[in-house]
Amino acid sequence: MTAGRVISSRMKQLVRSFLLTLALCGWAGRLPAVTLCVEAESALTNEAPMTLVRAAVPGAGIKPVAEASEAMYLEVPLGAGKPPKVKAGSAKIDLAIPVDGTYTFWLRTYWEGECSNTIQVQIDAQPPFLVGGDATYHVWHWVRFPVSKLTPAPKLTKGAHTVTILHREDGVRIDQLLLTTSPRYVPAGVEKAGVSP
Ligand SMILES: [Ca+2]
Repeated sequence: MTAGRVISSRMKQLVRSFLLTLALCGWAGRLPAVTLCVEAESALTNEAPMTLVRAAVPGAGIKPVAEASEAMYLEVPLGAGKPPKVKAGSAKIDLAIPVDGTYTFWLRTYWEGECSNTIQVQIDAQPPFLVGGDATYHVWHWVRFPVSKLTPAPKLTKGAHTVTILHREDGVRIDQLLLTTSPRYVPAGVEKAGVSP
């Protein structure tokens, strides 16, 4: 084989390797992940027993918990009852989704116990999904949806969407919501509200 043909063959190998790498990574995966974080208390409406708690001005019978972002959060007070006996209780939060994408959904929560550790979330008119069910109590922590890779994450288009937090159990608190196009992103502590990057 001549030197020219060897170089040509080597070039073809390099091109094939480059194209294979692109295919494996995928163009979508090369796009930077987008993350949107909003305060739960930015809810435009909340229906009792879903209560907006301000640490500085607590409501009757509510003792605020510390270390919430902006010292405000949504709470269904322990003892308020739960469905089906108490069906009401929701909060609506408007979101401006920055880009079309598949979003992993996170809530910064504070549960009172094993019968106070779930809440339902509805995006626009889509079927509600359950968030929580974990065994971390009496501390702010993040819980995600979906938990399993077998469950599809919500697909959202760029633009305005409404998230409805639905009462499912009493003794629950929601501090922040975070949506991210990165399934690997794990929020920690209080997240900065807004869109990043
Ligand atoms: Ca908050």
